[in-house]
Amino acid sequence: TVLERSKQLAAWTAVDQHVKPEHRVIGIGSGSTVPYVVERIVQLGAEANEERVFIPTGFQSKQLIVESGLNLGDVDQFPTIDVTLDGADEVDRELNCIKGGGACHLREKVLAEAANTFILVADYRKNVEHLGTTFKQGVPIEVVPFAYAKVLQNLHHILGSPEASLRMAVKKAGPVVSDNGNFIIDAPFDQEKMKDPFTIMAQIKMLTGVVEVGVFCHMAKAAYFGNQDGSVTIKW
Ligand code: DER
Repeated sequence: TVLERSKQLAAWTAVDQHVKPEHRVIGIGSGSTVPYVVERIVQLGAEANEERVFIPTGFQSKQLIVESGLNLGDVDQFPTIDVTLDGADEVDRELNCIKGGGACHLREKVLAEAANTFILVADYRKNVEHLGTTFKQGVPIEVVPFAYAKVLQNLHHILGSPEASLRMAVKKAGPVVSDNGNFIIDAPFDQEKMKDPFTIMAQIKMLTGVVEVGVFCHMAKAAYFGNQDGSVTIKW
C-alpha cells in the first residue's frame, strides 16, 4: 500500500544516511515503521552486522531483532548507543514528538537519550506543524498501576485534560500493560497547550506515580517522512 511504501521509504533513507560502517551499537525502536529499518540494516549484509549489537526498546523490538538474525544486546551492557532509529506518532517543526502509541515510550526514551544520534522515521501522517494536529488520542503516559486513578484525577482537574483515560486492551481483558508492568493513560490536551510540549511534558512528569511521558522534546537529530508521491521529507 501507499502507506506501507511511505514507511519503507522513510526507514531506508534514514538507515542509508545514519547507519555508518563504524557504528557498533544500534538502538531499534518500536511500532510498524521500524521493521523497515531492520529490513534495510539486514540488507547491509551479515559481514557488516556481525560486529554489531542491536538494543531493543521492548518485546516487539526484541522479537524483530532476534527474528531478523541480528545480534541482540542489552542497554545495561551498552549504555552508550551510536544511533537509535525509532518511529513516532507525530513530529512538529522543531522535532518535538509524541510517542507511545505502541505503549513503548519508556524504553524508547531511555534509548533515545542513550544515543549519540536519535533519528525518527515515519509516514506522511506524522509530519505536522504542531503536536495534537492529527494524533488525537492524547499524550501517552506510563503510570504505576497503584497510582493510575490519582494521576487520572490530577489530569482531569488540575492539568486540563478532562478526557484523559486509561488505555484498555483489545485482545486481553482489562487495561494495556506495558513491557515494564505498568498502565498507560492517554491524555488529550487542547491545541494551544500542545504548542508548548515541553511545559506539558514537565507538568505531567511531576505527577506522583507517572513513570514516563510520551512527549520527546529536543531529542531527535532528524526526522524522515515518506510521502504519498514517493518522495521523502527530511526535518532537522
Ligand atoms: O509507540 C511509539 O512511540 C512507536 O514508535 C509508534 O508510535 C510508532 O508508530 P508507527 O507504528 O506508525 O511506526
